[in-house]
Amino acid sequence: MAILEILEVPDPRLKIVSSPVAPDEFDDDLKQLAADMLETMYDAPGIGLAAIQVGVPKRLLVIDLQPEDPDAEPVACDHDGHSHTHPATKREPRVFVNPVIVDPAEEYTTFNEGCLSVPEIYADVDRPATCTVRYQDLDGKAHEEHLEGLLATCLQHEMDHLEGILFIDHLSRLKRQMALKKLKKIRQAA
Ligand code: GNR
Ligand code: NI
Repeated sequence: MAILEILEVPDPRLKIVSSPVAPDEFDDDLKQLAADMLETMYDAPGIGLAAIQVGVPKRLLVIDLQPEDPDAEPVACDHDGHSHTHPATKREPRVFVNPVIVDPAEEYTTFNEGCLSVPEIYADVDRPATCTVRYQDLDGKAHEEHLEGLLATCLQHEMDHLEGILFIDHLSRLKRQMALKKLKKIRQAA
């Protein structure tokens, strides 16, 4: 396992259109890449990561909406005057190879998005509220699944990366310029 370097704007590699994973590429190297991407995402921490964000232009992405460390301490909780503990939530790693969205909903939803390649910048993005995705797993087996909520949003954000598109590309030119200026300022202060 390895934690990989995450590319950040304005790295030109983030604009590459990633290539499909070929039938003969479903091997141990691909499984290792997916494992390293998950480890990198958990370390960041983030809820999704596309291969191009670690410099690999392949149509592969990972998602976990429950990125909490399984070894984490139970969470103390106190309401209505009595305290108790919750177990730390379990990780649910998902890997999507060669994903294709087949039927995006006509209804849109807005999420305040962030991106590990555009650190510390957040902005509202509208996307289809639900979608069905066709993809392959790490063994090359085909699947189809209907996604809703944050999972649908996150998958569409990651699929944009496969096309070389960042969430700030969905903003008006003015808002995008403001976001990039803010990032520059944050970096200068660091
Ligand atoms: O960690 C992430 N959070 C997030 C929040 C709302 C919508 C999309 C995302 S994905 C992002 C990680 C990332 O940059 N993936 O490409
Ligand atoms: Ni991103």
